[in-house]
Amino acid sequence: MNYRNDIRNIAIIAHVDHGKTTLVDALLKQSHIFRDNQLVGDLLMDRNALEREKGITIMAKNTAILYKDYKINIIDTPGHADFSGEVERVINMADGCLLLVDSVEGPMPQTRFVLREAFKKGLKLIVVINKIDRANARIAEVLKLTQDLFLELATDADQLDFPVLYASGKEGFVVTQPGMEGKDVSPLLETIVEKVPPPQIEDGPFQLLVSNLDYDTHKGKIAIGRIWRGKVAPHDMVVRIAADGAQTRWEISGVFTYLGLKRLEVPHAEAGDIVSVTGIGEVSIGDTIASPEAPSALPRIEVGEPTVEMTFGVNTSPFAGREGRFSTTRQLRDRLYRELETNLSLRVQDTDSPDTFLVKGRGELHLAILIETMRREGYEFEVSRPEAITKLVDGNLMEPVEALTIDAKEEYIGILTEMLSKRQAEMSDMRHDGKGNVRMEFHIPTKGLIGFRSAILTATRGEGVMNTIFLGYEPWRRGLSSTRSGVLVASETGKAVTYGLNNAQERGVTFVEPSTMVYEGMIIGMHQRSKDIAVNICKEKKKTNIRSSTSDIAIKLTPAVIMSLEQAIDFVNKDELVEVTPESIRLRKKTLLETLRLREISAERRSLEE
Ligand SMILES: Nc1nc2c(ncn2[C@@H]2O[C@H](COP(=O)(O)OP(=O)(O)OP(=O)(O)O)[C@@H](O)[C@H]2O)c(=O)[nH]1
Ligand SMILES: [Mg+2]
Repeated sequence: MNYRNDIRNIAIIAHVDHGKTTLVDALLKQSHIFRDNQLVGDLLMDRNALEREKGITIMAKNTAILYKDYKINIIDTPGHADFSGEVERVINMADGCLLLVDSVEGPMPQTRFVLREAFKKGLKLIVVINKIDRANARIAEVLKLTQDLFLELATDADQLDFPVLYASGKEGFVVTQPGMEGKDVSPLLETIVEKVPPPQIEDGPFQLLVSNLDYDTHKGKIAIGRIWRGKVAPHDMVVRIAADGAQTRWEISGVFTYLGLKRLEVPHAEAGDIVSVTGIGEVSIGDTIASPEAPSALPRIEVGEPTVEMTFGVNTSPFAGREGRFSTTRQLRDRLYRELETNLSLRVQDTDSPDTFLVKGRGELHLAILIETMRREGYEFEVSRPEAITKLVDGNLMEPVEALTIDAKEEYIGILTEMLSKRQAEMSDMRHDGKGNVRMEFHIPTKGLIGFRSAILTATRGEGVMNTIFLGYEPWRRGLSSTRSGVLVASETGKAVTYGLNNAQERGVTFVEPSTMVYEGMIIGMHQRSKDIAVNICKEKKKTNIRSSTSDIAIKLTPAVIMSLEQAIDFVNKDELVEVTPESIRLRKKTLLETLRLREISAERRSLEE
């Protein structure tokens, strides 16, 4: 075995929002890859539009900086549990990890998940207690909790010997002792160089594991990964080894390494480095690219199983085809299957109906991001309510269960525990911080979590924070009864008018503004009661010749409640769908005609009575 001492490969891992991408900003800015006084902004690695809008990292990405004689390849990863597949996908490119822990929040569920992944891969860890500039930082306590977590998860005594640094990514400094005055991030860089082992390299011909894909309109597909063996240069002939072992030959057209936010074209690259190569027309994540002299496959990347599924179908609403550019079965199918090339923890299956596909992911947000991405690309389609994925093990029905952590003010304990017991959650821990806040932990079936994300925000006026982590499969308990009220359903197709909406508002909350086009069977509001009712919101006030004393008073409508995509998919029941187009998100009954719906309801009732 040889080493490449001029390189260090690290991944930055943590719970959501603990400051990974902000710390990468500091590393990039202080490595002088930008011109002095060049305005570069924040969260530089979160470059896709959805990441910027939501303020979270969705996809893991590579960058690199130079420090002294070293190149440090850095992989920024997402912290949200729904994107755990991204961590699993990229972590094998690294030799070490920075584990960030927020100095106020302390270790959180995803801290545990990522630390376990890092241990599984045998990576060297550096703990960074981050955000120490925060007023209520509790550094000593958080360090203690982090050490406890290491003790619990370590599988090897060596893993307990880890350096600890203290940082404020936002203010751009890292120190080796709390209380020290910070200047810059150099203590972190020194620790990386000293403690993270240099990449080991094997002798032999070229071999690379594809961990990421990108696309360039000129260069075509770009395969990204770590070179485990040998070297690569433009015009080299290589073999791509697919999941089924099939081998195809390609000629490398370009080789690139990272520097800051740029790709740098290089004449060749060698084992130990993380590179991009072009010229391989067909390639998926997990494939090996190797020299034809020794084309053996590296172990494929393993990612956890999906836990939540929903259907994606061709849009069957009366407004189908009006707003999207891509709306056919073929286009929908191709797009979904194409997603599998990069979205490793996603699964897509055909169903009995040729127009409907079953899509499985790691959580509601994982699926919602795909829906939002497709809608922005011009697709229109309809999706069902997400469901937890059950499976049969030795003839027993099993369902996924998760650990749920909630941080909220103490005054919400009552309402939250009541909501959660209806969702079959069991409390496993509750801790007060002595300042009016509480952290509660629950054991909950995944099915009980569906729709809970928006429910908790409403119940705690936006203040409650929840986190979940997948625990495993347990025997199915029983079905959940719906926790939602009935809906107001449009009884006619046409344009919503103020008069009709005003009548509807006597029955509940409305979801559409005047002048919105609606169709029969579309959900336009939420009823105060548990039953659905049909309302005609297109109805104008009867014109009369008599001036009544009130007719001239303008009707004041309560503004419509406009749901986000995530809220919409959380909201719908089994007999409902969300219609998604580049311009609209509509909720609808699966069965649009009221007469048919009523018939279905009475048939269901009869079958229950029998
Ligand atoms: N006070 C303080 N705030 C910070 C610091 N670092 C990051 N933040 C803030 O914390 C929030 C999250 O920061 P990010 O860098 O996006 O966190 P992240 O870990 O990359 O988040 P995900 O990628 O979504 O998991 C932002 O509002 C940052 O401004 C810090 O050192 N101090
Ligand atoms: Mg981030």
